[in-house]
Amino acid sequence: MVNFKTQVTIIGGGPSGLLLSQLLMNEGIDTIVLEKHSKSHVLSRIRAGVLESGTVEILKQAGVGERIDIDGFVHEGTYLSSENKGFRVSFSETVGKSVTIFGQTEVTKDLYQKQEEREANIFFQVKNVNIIDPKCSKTEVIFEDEIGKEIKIVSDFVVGCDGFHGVSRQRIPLNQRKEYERIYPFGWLGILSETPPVSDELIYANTCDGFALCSMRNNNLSRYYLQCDVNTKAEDYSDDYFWKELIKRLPENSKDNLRTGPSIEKSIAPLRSFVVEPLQYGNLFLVGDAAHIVPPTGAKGLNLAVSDVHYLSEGLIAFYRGEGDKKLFNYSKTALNRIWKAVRFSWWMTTLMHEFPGTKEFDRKIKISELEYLSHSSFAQAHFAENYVGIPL
Ligand code: FAS
Ligand code: PHB
Repeated sequence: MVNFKTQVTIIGGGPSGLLLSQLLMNEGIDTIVLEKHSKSHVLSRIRAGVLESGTVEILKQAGVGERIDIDGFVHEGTYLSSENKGFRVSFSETVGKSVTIFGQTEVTKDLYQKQEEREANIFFQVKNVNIIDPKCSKTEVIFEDEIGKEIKIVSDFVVGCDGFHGVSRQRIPLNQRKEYERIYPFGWLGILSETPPVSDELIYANTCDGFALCSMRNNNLSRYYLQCDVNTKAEDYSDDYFWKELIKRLPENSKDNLRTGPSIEKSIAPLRSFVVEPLQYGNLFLVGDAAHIVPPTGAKGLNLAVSDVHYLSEGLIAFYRGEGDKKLFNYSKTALNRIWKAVRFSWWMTTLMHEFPGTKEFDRKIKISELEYLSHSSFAQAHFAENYVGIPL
């Protein structure tokens, strides 16, 4: 067996693992990143699109902000609609902030580039990752590299950035962790199309037929989502069906702007809310989707992963600077405080904007009334905006 020593072993080479490695390496802290797939596979995943202003600041701190300034779209508000009647919530006029539209894939691409410039130690296509004993002062991680060679890493800390289906959360004994979950009875059918976006800002639409979201990646790459039956497959839906259903759910004043075209990507994402507590077990810490999942309605998934990385990196940097371990061992409590606020908002927005099976007429009237209230109340809009742009770190 080949042995390596490092300070922080990071399991997962998605946005949270790469960002954590970059922030730590910027402070001279040694890391090793283990990624289950190839780099091209990681970069082929189409995920998030909205970056909170706090996220942009942290990415710039890590040295990956240039392209966001050049190619990102700053949005000072968003459109919502109820029963095809649209209205706008201004972020800048209510809370003085904005969000930036810049694809997660591009963020991950830039993080890989920066990590490669730093000659970061990243193992791709690893198998059978096993965290030996997180309670031991020098924690061991054993895995097989891409040619099947068994490797052991000994490090001070191990960070699980390996997403919802990773191994790290399972390493916390069941009697030492508490999981909270809500599974939604629908999914999102998402497509990418090389067409101009239907609107200059996002549109979140609710109709009795269900939810729709209009987003974008650039002036000729649109991202659309439709609420769908989670027990179906993307190939069950033709492009023609998608466009016809989308136009039914759009606000009246946008229908004529819709430019349709062939989908270049089509996928269905299930929706769930999930949080595990605590986010630390011995020298093992959980970050990002390994620790929590939110329905993408509130655009919080990637942004929460970034704020976890911010808090944990601050704790690790303080530890290695000899400033003690208080901030590090407070990570779980600090991160969970912000996580639950984002989980609440994502649940609230998902419940408001989607149609649930078996909805009674009374429930429908309540939903329409709440959207009517949001369309006219500056206080309701300030609550929406404060949470959507991201509560302060
Ligand atoms: P990730 O899941 O991105 O990365 C985890 C990495 O760990 C992966 O590269 C995986 O290959 C690797 N890994 C897993 N097991 C491993 C093991 N045993 N050993 C080594 N590596 C391992 N968020 C939004 O804000 N808006 C959206 O629209 C949105 N859409 C989404 C659509 C889908 C289908 C999914 C699944 C998520 C979506 N999200 C969205 C959430 C998403 O953006 C996540 O929040 C974000 O990717 C979190 O980043 P990570 O924590 O790095 O987890
Ligand atoms: C996206 O552009 O993929 C996107 C935007 C906003 C969301 C979810 C996804 O709430």
